[in-house]
Order: sequence, then structure tokens, then C-alpha cells
Amino acid sequence: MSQTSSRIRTILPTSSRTALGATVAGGLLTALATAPERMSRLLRARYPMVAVTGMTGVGKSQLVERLTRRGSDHAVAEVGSAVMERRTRRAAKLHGFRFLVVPGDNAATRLGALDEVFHDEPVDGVIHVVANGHATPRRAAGTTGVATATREEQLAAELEDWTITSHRIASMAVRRNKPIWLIIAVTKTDLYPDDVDEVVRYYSPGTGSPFADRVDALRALAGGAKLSIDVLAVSSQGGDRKAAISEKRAGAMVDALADRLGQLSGHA
Ligand SMILES: Nc1nc2c(ncn2[C@@H]2O[C@H](COP(=O)(O)OP(=O)(O)OP(=O)(O)O)[C@@H](O)[C@H]2O)c(=O)[nH]1
Ligand SMILES: [Mg+2]
Repeated sequence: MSQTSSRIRTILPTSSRTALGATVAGGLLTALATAPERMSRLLRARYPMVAVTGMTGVGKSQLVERLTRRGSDHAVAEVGSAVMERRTRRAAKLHGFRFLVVPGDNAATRLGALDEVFHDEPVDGVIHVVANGHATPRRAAGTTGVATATREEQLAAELEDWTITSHRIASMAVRRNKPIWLIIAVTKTDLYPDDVDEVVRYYSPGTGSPFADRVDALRALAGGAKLSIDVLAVSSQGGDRKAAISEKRAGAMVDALADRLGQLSGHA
């Protein structure tokens, strides 16, 4: 009997010490594991995080380059992005804004990136880029030669891409209490300078176009009070001899987009 109890006594402290040790270690590990997440939450509270979406070749990388550029020009590589690009604006306007460019192509990385920006670490707002069917066709991985696609095909691809993205935005919006914003950036306007108003209408809510119908559906799902929607024309190119719009006008459109971003994020 006494032997049993002493055995129990000796066993108990050891096992409870082990258990305690495990708890402390576990607690430490948990604290360590959640620290970066807490850090990123703290940073997010200060700096707006913006997802940039849109089909491949539509001009996302170039537009973010314009928005985040400081000082000297340097061109972006003319290749499709396969992984998420992360850019932080350090200049005065849009200081600290973080842009997460979701790759338009490459199924696996794209889906992961969409999950990241709309689910795992939801963003404050979205810039969805469209180009009136002027997305630069990309070759499928592993093939050679110049890719071709008609404007109609590219418009249809934009619509399909928007259907997927708008569903992701809707499900993010309904899960959250905080309002979010969406800017539909209609880019490459230098390629259709005389049709800009008409094209902006095509992408605007309530205009009855196939794209507008999906914008309306998103608004209905998310709730008007929770989701603000802007449609802004822009161009990342201008100034060279071939460009149909001047560098000044292209710059003004990019500035207007930056100003709106600032307003929406309460940084104005
Ligand atoms: N004319 C004109 N061309 C543009 C404009 N913006 C981008 N482009 C061109 O369009 C092509 C695609 O631009 P990107 O910015 O790489 O496209 P993306 O959306 O990042 O594409 P992915 O990385 O594949 O998702 C490039 O050749 C750019 O030079 C614009 O405003 N006007
Ligand atoms: Mg890109």
C-alpha cells in the first residue's frame, strides 16, 4: 500500500512536471508562432493593404509600377508574373501602402494568391484591372511562338476572370464587419483614346452590360453599405511617339487613382 502510494507520489510529480514543461514550452511555441501574425496585424492596422487583380496581360504589374514608382523610371519585365508581387509605396503619397499583385496566369499560384488576399489575410481594398479586351496574350507554359487572341476572346476572358474574382470579393465582404472598397481600373486607355467614356460605362454598375451585371450582383451580395465601387480610367503608358495620349495625361490619370486610393483608405 505504502509502496504503491510512494510509487504514485514519485510518478505524479515527474509526470506533472513533464506536463507543466510541455505546457510552458507549448505556450512559448504558440507565442512565437503567433508573434509574426500579430506583428502583421499591427502593421496592417497602420498601412492599407491592397489586392490587385485581373487577368493575365491586362497591365497589373505596370500599373502598380506606376503607382509605387519613385524617382527614376525603370521598366517592368515583359513576362507574365507567376508569383505574388509585393510592393510597398515609400514616397509621400500612398506612403506605406502595400500592393499584393495576384498573378493573372498560372493556376496553382493564382489560386493560392487569391486565397491569401481574400481569405487568409484579407485586404482593405481591391484594384481590379481591366483593359477593354487589350490584355496582352500570354503563351501557355512550355509552348513557343507568339500568342494570339482576338479582342472578343480577351473581353470574354476578362468577364470570366471578373466572375471568379467578384465571387471572392463578395465572400470576403460578407464575412467582415468592416467596409471594403473596390476600384475597377480601366487601363490601356492610350489604345482607345476616343472610346474611353463608352468603355468606362461598359465596366460601370447599373449600365446593363455583361460586366456591369456582375458588378451589380456583387453589390447585391456584399451590401451597398459595405462595398464602395469606383470605376476609373487610367493608362500606364504615354509620352512616347507611338502613344496616343501624352505623358502628362497618363500621369494625371495615375495621380487621380492614387488620390482616390488615399481617400478610400483615410490617408487623404
Ligand atoms: N499600351 C499600353 N500597354 C500597357 C499598359 N499597361 C501595360 N501595358 C503592356 O501590357 C503588357 C502586360 O502588362 P503587365 O503589367 O505585365 O500585365 P499583368 O497584368 O501584370 O500580367 P500577369 O503578370 O501575366 O498577370 C506589357 O507588355 C505592358 O507593357 C498601358 O497602359 N498601355
Ligand atoms: Mg504581372
